Amino acid sequence: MLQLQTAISDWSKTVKAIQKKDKVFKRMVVVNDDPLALKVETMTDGYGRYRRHSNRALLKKVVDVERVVEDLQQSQTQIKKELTGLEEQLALNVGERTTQLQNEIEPRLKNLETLVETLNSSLLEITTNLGGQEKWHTSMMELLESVENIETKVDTTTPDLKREISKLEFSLAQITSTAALLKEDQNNQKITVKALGQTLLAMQNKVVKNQNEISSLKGQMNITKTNLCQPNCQQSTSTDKNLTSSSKTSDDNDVWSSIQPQYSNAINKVPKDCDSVSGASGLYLISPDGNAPIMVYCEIQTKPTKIAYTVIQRRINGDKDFNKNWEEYAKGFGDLNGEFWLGNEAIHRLTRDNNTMARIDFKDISGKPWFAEYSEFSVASRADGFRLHVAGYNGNASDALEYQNRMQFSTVDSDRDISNTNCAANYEGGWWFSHCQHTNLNGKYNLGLTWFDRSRNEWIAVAFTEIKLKRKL
Ligand SMILES: [Ca+2]
Repeated sequence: MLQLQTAISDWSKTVKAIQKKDKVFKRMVVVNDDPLALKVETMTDGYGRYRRHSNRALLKKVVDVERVVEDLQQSQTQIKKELTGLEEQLALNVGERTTQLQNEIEPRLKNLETLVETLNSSLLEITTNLGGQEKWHTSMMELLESVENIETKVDTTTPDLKREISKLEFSLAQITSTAALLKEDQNNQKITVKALGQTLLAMQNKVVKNQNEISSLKGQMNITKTNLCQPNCQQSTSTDKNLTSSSKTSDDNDVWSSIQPQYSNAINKVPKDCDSVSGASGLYLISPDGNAPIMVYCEIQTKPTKIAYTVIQRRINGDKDFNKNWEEYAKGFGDLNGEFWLGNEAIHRLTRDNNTMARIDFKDISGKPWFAEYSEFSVASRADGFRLHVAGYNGNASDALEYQNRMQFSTVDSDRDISNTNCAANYEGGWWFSHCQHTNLNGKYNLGLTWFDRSRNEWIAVAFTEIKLKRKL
């Protein structure tokens, strides 16, 4: 189209130029007012040569225009073809897009249908629940009525209840008062028994002292007799010796006989073990063998059944020094309510008849509880070095004590272990050491008490321990 406009413009300029030169030609130009239909009708003036030139120019323009028109027609045809192709393409694209949209929309429609069904179900359920709530509401109203009735009854019975409560409070006060008196009596009895034990010990010491004095006097009498009879009394010496011996035994027996009933009576009042004491856990005097009483800590468990242990060792926080010598370990040391070792002599007396089991409770440094029980536990006499015997292990910590079973007791000043070193000195505490130990509960607290768990091949670092005994029969 731009090409056509350019041609027309050029053509108009040419026509105007010719019009200025020739009026006749001007007349010819205006035919039909259509530049493309222009033609030369008449040439009447004297400018023949110029007109011929103009005619040729016009004809040339006509030819150009016709060519342009032809090009335009071809372009139009081409455009129509392209238009047809575009229409076909458009129809194809529209079809594909429609199919695609159908594919996308159908699942959504299904989802919507499902959602509608779900909503319908929920609606039905809500409707049903509303019906249930109505029933619940009715029940609540009935319940409220019942509560009101109960409140009414309570209001009427409250004065009676208050009177009963007052009576109960009065009874409770009486019981509390009686319990306090009983507790005081019990404490007094404990003090009395303790004092009795001390008196008995003093009496025993006095008897021994008297016996020594009598022996001394007898010796002096013999010397005097010998001096007086010299030299004629030789024949009667053997008879005198017999008399002396007989007399001494007779005097001792007289002294002992005089206190024997009193002593036996006092000892018989002392429980033989913790199983025989009545009361809660605490300190008690016991006499396991009818001899001088021992002050011990009894651990009384009542649930599920009563179990009474005699505690012989306790470690809690390292408060007490356990690096003691042979005699200190023999006699015992520490605080029975805190950390202590009861004493090897006392432990021997508690276990000498091989009728004792032992339980060792301990906790590691993370607080986890462990235990080891031995159905047999005994400690031999001083003469046998307080030798250990254990058997019948049960527990969750492996039988670590077996490694030191049948060993004598060792202390820093009495090395009885089978190691080349002094185990008690190394670990700063007396114990039944061998090479040296798989467990040591009397060592220096800060260095770590130990128990070897063979099942896991690990050492347990112990922070708390209690060794306690119980008679089996
Ligand atoms: Ca040694």
